[in-house]
Amino acid sequence: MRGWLLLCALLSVAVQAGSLQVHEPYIRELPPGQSVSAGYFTLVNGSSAPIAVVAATSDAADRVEIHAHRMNGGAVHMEQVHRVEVAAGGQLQFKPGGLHLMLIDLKRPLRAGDTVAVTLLDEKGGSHRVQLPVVDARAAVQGGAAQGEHHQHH
Ligand SMILES: [Cu+2]
Repeated sequence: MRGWLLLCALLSVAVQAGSLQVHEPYIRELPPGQSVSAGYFTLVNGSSAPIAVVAATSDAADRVEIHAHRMNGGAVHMEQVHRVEVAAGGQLQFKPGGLHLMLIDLKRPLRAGDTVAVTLLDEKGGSHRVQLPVVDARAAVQGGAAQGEHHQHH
């Protein structure tokens, strides 16, 4: 009986995790002297209910935050977002100049070719593990949107 309950719990987690897909994940190679980097991907919700991501963790960084860029008096600022919702059957893009995952106080240097594991936590307690390949920042920039991006964390 206990075994069945455990199995059911595991299956429900697996099903929940399977309903949120992560496409084209990557994280920027860390420039010398920096301890933060940004991760990007597209979340695809294959389920018939909205999925809200509320937190993220990684063993490669002390903290992982979800950030958005907002215009404020003509300047672009980053701010932490505590909930992002992926509509039922919809998708949500994390990209340079928009939503991104901020890895703060990295525990090791990120080098192109490495992979960083991140776990996204949804509002219902589901967790979604993502492997983000580390890529050269210049190679990752598409259309130069990220060139003016400015990350400051203390
Ligand atoms: Cu940020």
